[in-house]
Parts: sequence; structure tokens; C-alpha cells
Amino acid sequence: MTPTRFFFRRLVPLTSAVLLLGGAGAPPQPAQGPPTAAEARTFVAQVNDDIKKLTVKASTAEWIKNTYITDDTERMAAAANEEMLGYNSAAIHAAARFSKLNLDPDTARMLRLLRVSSPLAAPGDAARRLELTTIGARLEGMYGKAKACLQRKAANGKCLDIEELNVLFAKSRDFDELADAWTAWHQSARPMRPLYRRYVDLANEGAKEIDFANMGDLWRSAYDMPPEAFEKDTDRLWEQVRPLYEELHCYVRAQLRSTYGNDKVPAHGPIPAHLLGNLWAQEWANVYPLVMPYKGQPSLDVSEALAAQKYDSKRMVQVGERFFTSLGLDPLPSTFWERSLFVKPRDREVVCHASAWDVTMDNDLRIKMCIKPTEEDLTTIHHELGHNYYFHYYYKLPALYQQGANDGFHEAIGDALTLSITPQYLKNLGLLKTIPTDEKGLINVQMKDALEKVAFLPFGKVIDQWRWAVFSGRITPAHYNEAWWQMRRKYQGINAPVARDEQDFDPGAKYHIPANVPYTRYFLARLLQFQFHRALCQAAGHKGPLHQCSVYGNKEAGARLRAMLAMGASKPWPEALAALTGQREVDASALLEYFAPLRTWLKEKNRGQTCGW
Ligand code: X8Z
Ligand code: ZN
Repeated sequence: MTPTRFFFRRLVPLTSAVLLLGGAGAPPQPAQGPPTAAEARTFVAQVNDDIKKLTVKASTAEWIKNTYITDDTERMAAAANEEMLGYNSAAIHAAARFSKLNLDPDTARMLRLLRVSSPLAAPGDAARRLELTTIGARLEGMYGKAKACLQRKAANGKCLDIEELNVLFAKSRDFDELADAWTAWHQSARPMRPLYRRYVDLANEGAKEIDFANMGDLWRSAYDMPPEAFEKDTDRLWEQVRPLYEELHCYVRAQLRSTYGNDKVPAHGPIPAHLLGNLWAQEWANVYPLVMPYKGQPSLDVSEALAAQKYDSKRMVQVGERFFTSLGLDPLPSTFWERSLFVKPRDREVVCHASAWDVTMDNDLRIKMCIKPTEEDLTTIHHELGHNYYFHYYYKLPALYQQGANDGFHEAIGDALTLSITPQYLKNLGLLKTIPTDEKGLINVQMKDALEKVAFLPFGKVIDQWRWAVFSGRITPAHYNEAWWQMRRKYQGINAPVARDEQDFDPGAKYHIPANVPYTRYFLARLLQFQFHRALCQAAGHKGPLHQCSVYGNKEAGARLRAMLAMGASKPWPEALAALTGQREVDASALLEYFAPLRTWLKEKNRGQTCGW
């Protein structure tokens, strides 16, 4: 994802939405004489139209590039993004004329959104702008095409793509095989280093031209509060959940020690990053079999059932859609089924990293994903459909409002629903045979959930801790990799499995860095989704512990959700949050409530251990 997309309504991973510019190229010219509120309203209306046209153009080029990576499609995407970003900065400058006026709330809000809605700002100079978008398209293409060529003799020079690597990381328990695969994948990011450095310089130049200190300052300004306050808030949230993460880390490290040996996993230090069942150590559910609290309990292995029952990708997406329609939300349009990409094509390179789109900003919903019959992919399908349902319920709003309340909201919708995928629900689908009924079974389920949700929290924070410091110049190119691992150690308590140096560019091995997708959104979403879940459960009249609630089939919960989705970005996010939950702040209380049983259990298990690293 290149920057552009962000705007684009695309995906979302990106930002979502929209912005930018109009096809024709230039924003409306100022009227004669002093600016007026009426002129500002006309200006905003025109900008919304222009943005829609330019976004559709860029989004179309992006879709084609993402589903068919070639030099040509990269060039087309770079050109469309260049045009969009050029309009964007021109419109931001033109809008400065209205800054002292007393404007109606919608006009004022849309002018604020205009400044911050694109996660990429580009220089006013067209050649430098094209250089920036060309590098952006190239970086994402490099990630999409990357392969990990294994070095161990036993591997026979085999090269794996990202899908094959994910399978290896999910299943392998061979320390050396994992280290080899980890090293090979990270090797593929090395050539991105000089490109990324230039990308940062050009993007910062663009951000400064629209009066931000740097790109990080621009990103942090998109939350309806001063950027410094937002940064503080993310620290506050991390401190709320850090104790739970440290308990989980402590227990998992001890279990990995018994699997891999005391010589491989330290008693007190960071965990080697390749042992957590995931290439980036971001979610750890794949090591559940190694850390399962109680043996002899019902199996929670949904992947096995999906494969055994020969679920194909379409059927998996239908399972996801059914969750949304069970809440009374609309079925997906027929074009979704015709235009989406569900399966990795055999004859061309694509960006397999999952994303959701509304390419023509007209309910043209799609997902792009290389689906495999695994539980992880079933969860990701719900995640992506959450984006699509947001698009669906706000696509009639002005372009500048076609975004999530903030980008964390966009990421949290589908995830909130997956919190209702309880063992009982899976049993009804025929994907689990028996379900846990007692306290031991409950702790097993909570452990599996925590490996996905809690383990992710520091990862969700660290990516942009690094990027914010890179954009501000606090981390210089000479220390890109060293700083990366310092932060990974500090927040996640993990270490690189093999020696690293400044030839390496390990940040580039994670999609969102070459694709320039801001990442704090996922950190926020991990907390917001529990707040949404708690509110939906209340709406559904659920009584009892939060972790036992499923809102599947509940129309009241669906109506509440739909009302928030339909707001798009038309109101500051605390109002959207209040509309659904009654709260005006993001906080970890719902997540902590959900995991209360596991936390008590972990404390007991870790008693006597020295936790931390
Ligand atoms: O990138 C994604 C989605 C697309 S917005 C598949 N996620 C993050 C990641 O994979 O790193 C979802 C969870 C975190
Ligand atoms: Zn997403």
C-alpha cells in the first residue's frame, strides 16, 4: 500500500480513506476579495468531488498493481499517486485562506481532515513527488515479490514465498530450521534500505511544506487531539496492559525453555524472535500447543477441521459474511464476489498481505487475500470484512468523511466480531467437536486468545515508536537496525535469533514499513475491539462474564454497530466511541476484564519466577 491508497478508500490497511484529489488536477482558485464562509463551503464541496475522482483513479491503479506486480503497473500506480498527492498539498495550501474564519462545524471539520487524512505528504515539486511515489510503489512491490531462500543444506536451496513461510512458522519446532527461514526472509529486505532512507527524506519534505514538523507529527495529528497528547495517550495505554503482557511473556518463555532447551531460551532474558510461531513474533497463537495450560481438554484446533472439511476460500468468506448478516447488516454486493481476489494466482506476482477495498468509492467492495484453510485466515477474513462493512455504511458521505472515526476504529470492527467466535459458535459451525465446559477448558481458551490479542500489544506499539523516531531524525539511517532491535527488546522482550548489523534492514521485512501503512492503528484497535465487544454485548442483553458473550445473531447489537459505521469520520472519534459504548476514551478496562481469569491463573503459575528481561 502505498500511500496512496490510503486515501483511497481502499483498504484499509491503510488509512482508509480517502482523500484527495481531483482529477482535474488543481484545487479551486480563490475568489476575488477577502475569503468568506460561503466560499469555504463551496471550496470544500469541490475538494470532496475532486478527491473522489483522484482517489478512484489512484485506487484503480493500486488494485491492478497489487494484483499484478510489474514495472508497468508500479509506474501507473506511482503516477496516479503523484497526481493525487499533488492535489492534496495544493488543496491544503489553498485552504489556509479560510483558517481565520468562523465556519460551520462540517466545513471546519472537513478542512481539518483534509490536512491529516493522507498518511503520506509529498513535495510541491512534481519531479520529487514522482520520485517519492515511485519509490513507494517499488518498496511495496519488493515486499510483494520477496522470497526467502534457505541456506541450510537440508533445504536444498529452496526459496519460500510469504505464504509458505507462514506455514513453516506455524508448524516447525526445529530451532535451526526456523532460524534459517527467519534469516532468509530478513535478508530479502536488505535492498530496501537505501530506498527507504530516501523515502523518509522526501516524505518529511512534503510534511514540512504543509506545516508539520515531520511525517510522524502528521500521523499523530490525525486523532482529534494535539499530537503530543496522542503520543502520551499511547504510553498511558501501554502501561495499562504491560503487566498482563509481562505475565504472559514470563509463562511462555518458561514453556519454550522446556521445548527448546535451557541453552536455547534464556531464563531471564528476551525470547529468541523465531520461536513464537510467527515470522514477526507479533501474534503467538501458533505456539499454543507448546504452552497449553491443561492437556486432555477438548481440542481448539479449527485449522484441522477446516482442512479436513475441505473448506475453500469462498466458503470461508461466506462464513464471515454470515456473521455480519446475522446482526442484520446487509449482504455483500454481488460485485464483491466477482471482483475480489481470494486465491494466490499461480502465474503472476501479487501482494498477498490481506487488504479490503472500495475501489470506485461506490460500494465496490473487495478483499485481496491469499486465503488458506486456517483459523488465522478465517479470523483475518472477519477483520477485512469489518473494513468492507465500514465502507458500505459510509460510502454516501462526502469523500472527506469516508474514513473511520479514526484509523484504529477501522481496524477494530471485524476484530470485535471475532471476539464473539466462541467455542460454542464454532461447534455450531461443525468446526469443533466438543467444547470446554470447566475451569481448565476456559483457561485453555483464554490462553489461546491471549497469545493472539495480548502478545500483539507491544508489537502494535513498537512499529511506530521506531518510525516516529526515524521521521523525527532521532534515529538516523546509520542506526536503523540497531534502534529497531533495541525497541523490540524493550517493548516485546524478544531478540533477533542471529547477529544483525547495519547492512540489514529488518523493519523492511514487515509489510507496513515498505507499504507505509501507519501501525498505531492496530495497537488502538486491540483495545477498542474489546470496548466495542463489551458495548455490543450490553446491547444484546448479555449477562455474565465478558469472555462468554457472543453477539452472533443479535439485531440490537447490529443496529448499534451500524449506527457508528454510518458516522464515518463526520464527528470527532470520542463522539463515535460514545455513540457505541458510552465512553469517550480508549482504555484497556474491557480487555483486562475479558482476560481476568487468565491473569489470575498466570500470576499463580509465575509465582517464584523472575519475570521480565
Ligand atoms: O495488516 C493487517 C490486516 C490488514 S489491515 C491484515 N493486520 C496487522 C498485521 O497483519 O500486521 C491485522 C492485524 C495486524
Ligand atoms: Zn485492517
